Amino acid sequence: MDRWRHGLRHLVRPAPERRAEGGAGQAGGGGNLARRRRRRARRHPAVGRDTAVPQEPADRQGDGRQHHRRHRHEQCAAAALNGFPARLVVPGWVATYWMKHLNQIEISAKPLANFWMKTAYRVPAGMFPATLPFRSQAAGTTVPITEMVVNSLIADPLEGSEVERDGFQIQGVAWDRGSGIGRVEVSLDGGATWIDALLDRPLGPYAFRRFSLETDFLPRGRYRLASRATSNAGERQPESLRWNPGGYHNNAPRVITVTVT
Ligand SMILES: Nc1nc2c(c(=O)[nH]1)N[C@H]1C(S)=C(S)[C@@H](COP(=O)(O)O)O[C@H]1N2
Ligand SMILES: [Mo]
Repeated sequence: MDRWRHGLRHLVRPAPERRAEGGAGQAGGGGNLARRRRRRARRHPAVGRDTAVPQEPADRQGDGRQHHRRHRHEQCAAAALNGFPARLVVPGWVATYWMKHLNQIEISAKPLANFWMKTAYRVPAGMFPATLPFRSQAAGTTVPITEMVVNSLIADPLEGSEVERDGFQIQGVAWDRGSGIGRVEVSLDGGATWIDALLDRPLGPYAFRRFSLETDFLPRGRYRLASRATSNAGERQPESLRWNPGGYHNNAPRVITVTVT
């Protein structure tokens, strides 16, 4: 999970123009925020580079141009790993259906009975929501794992990092199975209390929705950060994992510990 989170960091910087949506109750006022950022950039030139404050000259307009160029490059380099020559895209459903290296399609009148479909990739019937259940593969007390559950991850700061007490930025991504993300809350105390984060503009119902929260001045100490997303369909991340034999769909808020120095 932590390695994946490192990979996610490129998604949250550099940040294009942010737009507040859904009545987000951002901590700290806009004027204060800008002033704090400027002050921080002056005192710690290296710190700004590691946050979402755009630093590269080409992205000074916040148009994300550099960002896109880098993405195109990555897509080319990883085409084989991503499923060259073709990959099945199944928006809203989990990765098991996103078949890579697709070179033939077989249409079958009966359910697929291989180990993966029949035994491995299954969850208890009725435990998770599904708008379009995969009825032909349902059997007995289990159903195949299909639609994703609403989820979010903090990508920045990283677990174990030291952050500034003047205020620092928490950023991450949220997603669901197609209704879109309506709200993301962030906790600084391991989930005891929650603050609304700012949402970036939606890029499509199945896309990651970026969120951020700029903290106010904080007393020194350890903080347990967590994020919790709610979809436009009203589905919210649960407080704890809903246990199932495969350990699937764990969308309980992950806690990241940081130290304010
Ligand atoms: N050809 C092929 N495609 C596949 C699989 C596979 O075993 N073979 N595994 C699936 C599963 S279970 C997952 S989690 C994803 C992983 O995709 P990634 O390599 O892009 O992370 O690929 C899916 N597509
Ligand atoms: Mo998988």
